[in-house]
Amino acid sequence: MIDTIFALATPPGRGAIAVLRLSGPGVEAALTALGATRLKPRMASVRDLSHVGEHIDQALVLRFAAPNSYTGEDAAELHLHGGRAVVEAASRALIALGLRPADPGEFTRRAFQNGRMDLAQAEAVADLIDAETSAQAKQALGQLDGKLSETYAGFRRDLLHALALVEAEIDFPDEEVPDNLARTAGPVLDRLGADLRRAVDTGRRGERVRDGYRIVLIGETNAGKSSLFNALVAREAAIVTPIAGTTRDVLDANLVIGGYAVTLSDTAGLRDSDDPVEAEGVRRARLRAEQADLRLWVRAPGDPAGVAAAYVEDGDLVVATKSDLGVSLARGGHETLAVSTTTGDGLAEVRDWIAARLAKDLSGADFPAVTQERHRLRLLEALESVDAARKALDVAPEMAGDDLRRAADALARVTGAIGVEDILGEVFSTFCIGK
Ligand SMILES: Nc1nc2c(ncn2[C@@H]2O[C@H](COP(=O)(O)OP(=O)(O)OP(=O)(O)O)[C@@H](O)[C@H]2O)c(=O)[nH]1
Ligand SMILES: [Mg+2]
Repeated sequence: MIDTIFALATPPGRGAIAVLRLSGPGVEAALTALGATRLKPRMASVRDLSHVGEHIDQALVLRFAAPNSYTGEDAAELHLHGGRAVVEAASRALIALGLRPADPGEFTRRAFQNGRMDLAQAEAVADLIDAETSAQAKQALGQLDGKLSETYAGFRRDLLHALALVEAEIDFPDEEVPDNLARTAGPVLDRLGADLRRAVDTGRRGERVRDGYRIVLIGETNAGKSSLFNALVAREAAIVTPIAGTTRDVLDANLVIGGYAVTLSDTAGLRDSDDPVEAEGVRRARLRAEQADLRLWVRAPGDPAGVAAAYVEDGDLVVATKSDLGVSLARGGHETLAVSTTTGDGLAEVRDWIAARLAKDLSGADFPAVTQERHRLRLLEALESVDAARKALDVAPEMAGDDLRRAADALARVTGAIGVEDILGEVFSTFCIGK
């Protein structure tokens, strides 16, 4: 027997209303026991709720009849007055009536299990709830609409088509098999390989929109990295002193620039040091510089090209600091903007430059992008298998069949069409309760 579950769907604490969400086969009986009878599905009705003679609240009650609900089960929403005591009394009554509090993500998990959405869509629900920027919300909505699932399904259809061609040839072998296959399945696999490669390549973009674009400040000690960091995040987050080697740890701040989520990191100045603490700081700074999507090479007048130069890539920005000192930096091969955190000059230009870079790197007409590492790994797996199948086609077609089946499995795991049990926990454990 499936449990009937309930959870507070609105944030805990005091508010105008609090919504308790119910789902499962026992919903109707629970509503009746609370005094909420004669409810038309999908119609809002005001009902006095009470349990064992105790008045709980005058609530707005919504009932959904299976399968036409979020979960696909019988479901209901109790819109209560948003006080702790009211919510507690209603929760106590529901437990007494045999319902149990829902686990994180359990409503959406049931929606998935009842075929109301696939796994990629379920992930989009969590992403939409977590979205803090317009780009994140837009991306999650696209995924919820099923656009991403449709892309994966398209890949899978092509794969199964190629597989059918291969199997047909194996079932009716004659000496021309490899020739025929190269002619029929070959082009299908070539196209599919190209599509998958493109999806994997643009995959980082979707992940960056979702998890934040990583910008790292690097440079010599005393270059003014922490001063710039504080100016960009608009608070005194990092310690600034005239002492070279002030910053040791990597400091991260999350900010929104041009509608995109950004993680900005301040790092230790790059120099050789005998101090093990500073040396560890420098090691971490280098690692971050390598992993970043964009490096701001922070240089004060007179700073040598030094170690930082090795980490700066084409397309990175040089920020020439301390422009108020009137000494200009010799321009190198990179785009350079002058700033002074003392006067504030040039800060707006740096922000605008970053915004333009984000728009260039992260916006794109070819949404939906791959939004999760989990998806990207499966796509890579599929791509490898498709490449292997393409090679096998000419020499050992029966092996190509195995490779194609592996590729199809990898894609099916993204949307949860197969291999569901082992990924369910991974996907739903990050959800909030009530969703
Ligand atoms: N005149 C002037 N001084 C600045 C400016 N920005 C930073 N400074 C000074 O330069 C010194 C070093 O600044 P920080 O921001 O700590 O430099 P950093 O790159 O973080 O240094 P480390 O953490 O040691 O690597 C401090 O004394 C700052 O006050 C500026 O725009 N103009
Ligand atoms: Mg610093």
